[in-house]
Amino acid sequence: SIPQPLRETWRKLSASEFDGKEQFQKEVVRHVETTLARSIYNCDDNAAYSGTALAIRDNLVIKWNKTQQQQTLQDQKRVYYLSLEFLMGRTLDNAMLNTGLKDTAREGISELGFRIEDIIDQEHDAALGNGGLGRLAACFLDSLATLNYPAWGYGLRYRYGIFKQEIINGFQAEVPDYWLDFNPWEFPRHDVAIDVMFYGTVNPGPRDDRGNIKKVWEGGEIVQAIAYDVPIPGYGTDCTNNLRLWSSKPSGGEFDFGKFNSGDYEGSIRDQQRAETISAVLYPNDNIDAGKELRLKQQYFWVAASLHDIVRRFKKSHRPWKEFPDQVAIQLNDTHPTLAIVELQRIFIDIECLPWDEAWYIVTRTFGYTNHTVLPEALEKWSVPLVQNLLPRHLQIIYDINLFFLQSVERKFPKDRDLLRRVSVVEEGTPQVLRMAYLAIIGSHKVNGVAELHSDLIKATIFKDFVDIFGQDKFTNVTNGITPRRWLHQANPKLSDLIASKVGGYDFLQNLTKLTVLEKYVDDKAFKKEWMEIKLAAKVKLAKYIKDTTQIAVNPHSLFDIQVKRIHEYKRQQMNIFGVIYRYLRLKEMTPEERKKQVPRTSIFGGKAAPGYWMAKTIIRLITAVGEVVNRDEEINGLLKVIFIEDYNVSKAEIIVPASDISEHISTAGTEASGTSNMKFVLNGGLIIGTCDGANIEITREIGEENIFLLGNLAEQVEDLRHQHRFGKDVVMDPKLREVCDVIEAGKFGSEQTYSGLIAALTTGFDYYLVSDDFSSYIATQDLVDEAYRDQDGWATKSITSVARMGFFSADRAINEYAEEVWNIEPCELPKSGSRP
Ligand code: CJB
Repeated sequence: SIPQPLRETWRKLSASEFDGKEQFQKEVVRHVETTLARSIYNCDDNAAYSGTALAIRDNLVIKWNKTQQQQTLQDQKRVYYLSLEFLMGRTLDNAMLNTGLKDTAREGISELGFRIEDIIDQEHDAALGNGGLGRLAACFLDSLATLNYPAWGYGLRYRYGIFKQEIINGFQAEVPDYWLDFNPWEFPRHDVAIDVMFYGTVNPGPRDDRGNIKKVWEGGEIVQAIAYDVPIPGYGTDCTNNLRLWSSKPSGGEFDFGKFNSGDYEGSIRDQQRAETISAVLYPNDNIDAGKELRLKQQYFWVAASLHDIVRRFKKSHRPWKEFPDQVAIQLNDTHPTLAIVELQRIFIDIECLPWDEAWYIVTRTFGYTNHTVLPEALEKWSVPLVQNLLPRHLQIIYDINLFFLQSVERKFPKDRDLLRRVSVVEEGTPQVLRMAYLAIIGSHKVNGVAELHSDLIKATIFKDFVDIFGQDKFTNVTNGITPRRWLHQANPKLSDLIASKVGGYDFLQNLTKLTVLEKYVDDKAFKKEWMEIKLAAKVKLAKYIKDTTQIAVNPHSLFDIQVKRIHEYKRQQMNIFGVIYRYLRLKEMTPEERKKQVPRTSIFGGKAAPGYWMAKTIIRLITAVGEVVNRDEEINGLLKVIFIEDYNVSKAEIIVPASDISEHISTAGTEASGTSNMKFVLNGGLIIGTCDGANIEITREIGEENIFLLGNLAEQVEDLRHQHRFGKDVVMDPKLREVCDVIEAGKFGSEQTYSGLIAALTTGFDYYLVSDDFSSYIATQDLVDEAYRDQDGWATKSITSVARMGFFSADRAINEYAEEVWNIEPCELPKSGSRP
């Protein structure tokens, strides 16, 4: 429709990517001087960061535009990844590496008087997630782009990401994370504004073509969703996908002029704030469902805007509705977006006037659902009165979905009333609640868990009835993965370079199984030496970070034992710190001669507790209190240090992960769905002490039992053990653990009252997480770790062999499995151009 001459003019003027150092520098200076209105005299690290980011961004945007045009042109099936969390971390370094511009930028910026590392360090983390689930979404976006899949992420643009953690007098305090002061990586699309309605009533409307009375949902409160787009660069490809985040604002302008003019200024502002509240803050809970109305509002707001967008895009192609699932795959990252199923059905039947069955057939072929946890407290349930009030039409549709589903169950299993009760989306009680996972299963064509054990467990426990109803084929496993670009190449460039020098260049970053070549070098002395020197350098870097932030000196030659993840009873940081106390007690008993034979250790912890999770906060307090005692005890000086790293986040993980000798993944068997930091640590040459849980099991299978320190009871023993704790007679606590508890209760780490809940959980609380059952195995396994560490050559062999065998855990492998088994999508090749690694 655009006339040819105009097209030509436009094409001639079209922006092009900068090429080479000088052009890069020119762009940086131009941005500093014009975009930022600064000069050489007031260009600090922060301005240099902004200038660099803007220059790199220009190239990125050109690739991004091309990708989007090409994808539209090819008109292939796309996947839409719906996630309430995208834990992206920093972007600049990743963008430079993925586009192959890092060396250019390093040199260019150094000639302008700055160090690239200092500049990178200026960036605020984009922390729109809690933990594993959100970081997985970020890794998946990286892989989708790297593999050239047409894919969009959809999420919320929280004004406040996960809170910043401060440790004050040893306790966690939360500080808001306002991260949007300067964010060059997002593009507001004020033209993409979608009205989303809440509340209101459902009334009978006119008859449709088939003579049925239509249901009209009307009279509610309307909030506008504004799109903010974030480019997601692939590695070694021009493919740059889109992450669209929605921000809420009042519909129809900044505030209600009617109210304003009638003198109700405050009221008009209040309405505005009410709308803006929806995307204001990320709920800081990991693996806990809090059931708050605002959270439900967030979910519907995001889902409604995203679906409106997806449907609008589909309609442009003028295809018949039945082809919708041939063009669109939607993945539900946990149950948070389950309302998307209901919303799409509503669009089809209420707005597009499709018959119910036809609509439902399309809906169920469109969605896939990933379950990330079996923990009962994390399974989402929404109170029926809440949904009735906020989304009255959706509740009716949910009832109909449930009714038709239960009727089909009844036909297949006649007279099994208990089965109907068990699988109903509506759980009886006061109030009734909606079981969102069941709705997600009913509305999807595939359901997957995130590691083999986890996928087996959901089929055997929480979703067993649904396997009987729908059959095995609907349920599958896709073991999680991580992006080797960020978690090896970016976080640990020296190791990445060394690997590249042996496996034939950097192709391994796109084909991680090439790491197997490293096995040839396990007996190569020079290689091993270099390998261990890189590990030491990473430990020195972490030690420096610890010294700078805590003033505590740690010995980089000590064994670095790291557990960083959200603080949760099921992840058992309490078992770790009890173990540290036990070690301390043994050291105290030893003679100076005996002490000399001990392997020095630095126990490093990090992670946030949900603000309302009191037990998790108590665990943090115990860790910091043990540190206060141990770190200043001169008698055992240097043999044990205990560190709590404040405000663990993605950019800190990039410093911490390369520096582990051993990392801890010690959840009660059957509770950690997968875990992904386990993969990151091993990929960086650290070994694992862990339970037979989640992906630890598959890691063991890949790297070999001789290269991992496994401990504790198995998932199949958990139920019996819990039963014994509850009903068994004369259950006695493991004597080693008893000793530790006694010391805590004697006030060694401050008032015993502080920890009474923690101790009570083990005793009167029936030790639900089975710390006492695994404690002696844990201690014995830690002794094996010490023993193995004494043999540094043997340790290096384990480390190298493990890395060589980690190829399976690339997120690329996971994404290819989803693409084939769940989404049925193909890559979209771009004509190659521009710079690349
Ligand atoms: N997960 O991070 C969360 N939040 C939840 O609410 C539920 C699960 C985690 O998801 C990761 C990605 O699949 C898993 O590796 C991890 O085991 C699980 O706890």
